[in-house]
Amino acid sequence: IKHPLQNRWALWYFKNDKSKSWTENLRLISKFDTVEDFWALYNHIQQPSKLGFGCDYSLFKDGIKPMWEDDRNKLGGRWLMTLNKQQRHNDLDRYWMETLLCLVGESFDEASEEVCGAVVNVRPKGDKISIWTKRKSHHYRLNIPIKAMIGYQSHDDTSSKSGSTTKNMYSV
Ligand code: MGP
Repeated sequence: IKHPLQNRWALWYFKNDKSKSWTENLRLISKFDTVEDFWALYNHIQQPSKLGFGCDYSLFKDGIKPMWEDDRNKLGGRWLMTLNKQQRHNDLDRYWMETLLCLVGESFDEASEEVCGAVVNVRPKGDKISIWTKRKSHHYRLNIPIKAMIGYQSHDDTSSKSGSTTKNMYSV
C-alpha cells in the first residue's frame, strides 16, 4: 500500500519555443497523489539546473492550471525568490526540492490551503523560485528555508507590468 498525500498534484513543464504561444509551450508531465509516486517522478526527471534557459517546472494542485488566468490564481500572487547566477550551481536544485517537499508535505500549517503551487524559472539573468497563493494576504506565513530576500507580488501587477521587475507588496 502506498502512502497517500493530502492533495493530488500535477507537474507541468514549460519549454520556450518562440514559434508557439506561452500556453502552447506549457505541458502537463504527470499527476501523483502518493509519496512513492512523487519520488518516482522526481527521480525520473532532470533537476532544474540541467534544464535549458527559458524552461520552467510548475507543481500545482490538481485542477489549478499554472497560469495567472486560472480562477484560483487570478486573485492571488506569488512569493518570489530570485537567485543569483552562482546559485544555479550551489542552491537551485536543493531549494526546488525543499519547495516541492513543503508543498506535497503540506508544511505551511493552516496556510497550506492558500497555496496553489510553485514554479521554478530557469533564466540567464538568474533563476526564480516562487510559491503561488490564492489570495493577496500576508496573514499567514510560509516556512521557506532559504537565505535570500523574498517578496510577495500580486499576479495583477506581474501580468500588467511593462518592464522586467514587479513591485513587491511585502517582503521578508
Ligand atoms: P515569466 O516566464 O514568468 O518570467 O514571464 P521571465 O521569463 O523571467 O520574464 P520577466 O518578464 O519576469 O523578466 C515571461 C512572459 O511569459 C510573460 O511576460 C508573459 O508573456 C508570459 N507568461 C508568464 N506567465 C506566468 C503567464 C501566465 O500565467 N499566463 C500567460 N498568459 N502568460 C504568461
